[in-house]
Amino acid sequence: MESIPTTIPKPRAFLIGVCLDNREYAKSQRSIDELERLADTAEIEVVEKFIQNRKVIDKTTYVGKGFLEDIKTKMEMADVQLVIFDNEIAPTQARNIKRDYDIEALDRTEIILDIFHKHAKTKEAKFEVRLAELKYQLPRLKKLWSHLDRERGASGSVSGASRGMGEKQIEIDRRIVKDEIRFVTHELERIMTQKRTQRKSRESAKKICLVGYTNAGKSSLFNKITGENVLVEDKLFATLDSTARSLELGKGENIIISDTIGFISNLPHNLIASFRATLKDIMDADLLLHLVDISDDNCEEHIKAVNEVLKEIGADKIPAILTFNKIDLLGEYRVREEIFVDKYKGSVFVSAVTGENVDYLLKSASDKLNQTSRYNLLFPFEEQKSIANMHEYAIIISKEFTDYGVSITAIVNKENLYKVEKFIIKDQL
Ligand SMILES: Nc1nc2c(ncn2[C@@H]2O[C@H](COP(=O)(O)OP(=O)(O)OP(=O)(O)O)[C@@H](O)[C@H]2O)c(=O)[nH]1
Ligand SMILES: [Mg+2]
Repeated sequence: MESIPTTIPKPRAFLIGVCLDNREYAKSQRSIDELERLADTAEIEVVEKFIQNRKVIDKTTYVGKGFLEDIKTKMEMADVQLVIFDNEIAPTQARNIKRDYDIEALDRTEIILDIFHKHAKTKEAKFEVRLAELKYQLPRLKKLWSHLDRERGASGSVSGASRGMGEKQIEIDRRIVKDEIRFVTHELERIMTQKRTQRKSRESAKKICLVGYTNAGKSSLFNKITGENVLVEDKLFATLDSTARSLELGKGENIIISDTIGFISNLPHNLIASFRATLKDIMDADLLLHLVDISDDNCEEHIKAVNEVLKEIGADKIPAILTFNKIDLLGEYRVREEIFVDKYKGSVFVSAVTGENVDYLLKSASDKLNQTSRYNLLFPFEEQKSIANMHEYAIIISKEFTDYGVSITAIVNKENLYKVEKFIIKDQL
C-alpha cells in the first residue's frame, strides 16, 4: 500500500560519528545506529551515516577540513540540509562549521531535546523539558551573539565604548535564561507540592518504580500489571510523564507502582536531572524494577548505561530486580536467557506482551519488599557510632546534618530493625 505523501517534507540529514580509538569502532557503529533511531523518532530522514576515525578532536570544527569539504559536496549532491553529530559538539565548533562550510550542524542532545519537546504532554513534563532546554542553552548562548563582536571587529569601526556588544548581549541573554530557569523551577516546585498533597494518603504504601533504557518495555509492563493504558510505542522516549497507580500485591498489601522516562547512553546528566518527577519517583522507591530488552544485542551496554545514570543521581543503592523483558522474541532455545541466568544472579525473565512470568516477577517483588523497609531516622549527634554501624546491615539512601541531629533515610532489613527502632521518626509529609 502506498503511503500518503505528507505535506511537509522531512529534513534530510547525514549522521556523523567520530571514533577516537579503533578498538571501539563497533561501539561507535552501535551508537550511530541508535542516533538513526533517534533521528527517525524526531521525524528526520537519515540519508547516510559516516564514522570518521580520528586521533584527536579538531578544536575548531570537531572533524577535519578535508572531511567537511567532502561532506559539503555530498550534501549538495544528495539534497541533504543538515548533519547530526553523534557526539556533543561545542557551540563554537557548530558555529565554525556553519561559517566556514555553510553546514548546519546539530548534535545528539539537540535531537533528544527535540523528541522530548514533541512528546511532552502534561504541564509538568512541558516545564521539565523547558528546564532541560534552558540548561542546554545556557552555556551555548555565545553561539547566537558573538558574531556581533566579529562583525564590528571586521568593519574596523569599533570604538572602545562599543566593543564587546556581543558580550553584553550574551550577559543580557544569560540573565533572561537564568530568570526563566528560576521561574520554571518555581512552577515545577508548585506542581510537585500539589501532587505531594494529593498523594499524602498514599505515603505509607511501599513504592515500586520501573526504570530502564528507552524502549525496554516499561510502559508495556506497567500496563500489563495495572491494567492501565499508558502510551506504548516502538519509538524512543515514548514516555516523558511519570504515571503512578496503586496496586494490590499479595494479600491486602497495597503498593504504588510508577512508570518513568527511559534512559539512553550519552545523555548529559543534567538533562535527566531536569526530570524531577521521575527522579523523585526513583529516589522514593523501595524497589526498582530495572527493565532490560533482552532481544536487543546491545542490552548489556544498556544495563551499564542505566546503572551509570542511577549512580549519578544517587539511586544505585536502592534495591533493584534486574528484569529481562521481551523473552517472547528470543526464539525456541532462548540461549541468551540461559547465559544471563548465571551471569546476572537474581534476575527475572518476563514478557510484558504475553504476560509470561509476570506473576513470578510480582511475587519476587513482594518478597523483596517484605524483607526490607524504608525509614526516616533521626540520630542525636552523640550516636555517631550507631550511624557507623548501620553500614553493616542497612542501605543509607541519604544523610543530612540538621539542627536536631543527623537525619538519615535508610532501607533496613526486617531482622535488624530493632537496632534503629528508637530513631525512627514519622514522615512529616
Ligand atoms: N515482543 C515484545 N515486545 C514488547 C514487549 N514489551 C514491550 N514491547 C514492545 O517494545 C516497544 C517499546 O515498548 P514501551 O512499553 O513503549 O517501552 P518503554 O520502555 O516504555 O519505552 P520509552 O517510554 O520510550 O522509554 C513497543 O513496541 C512494545 O510493543 C515484550 O515483552 N515483547
Ligand atoms: Mg514508556
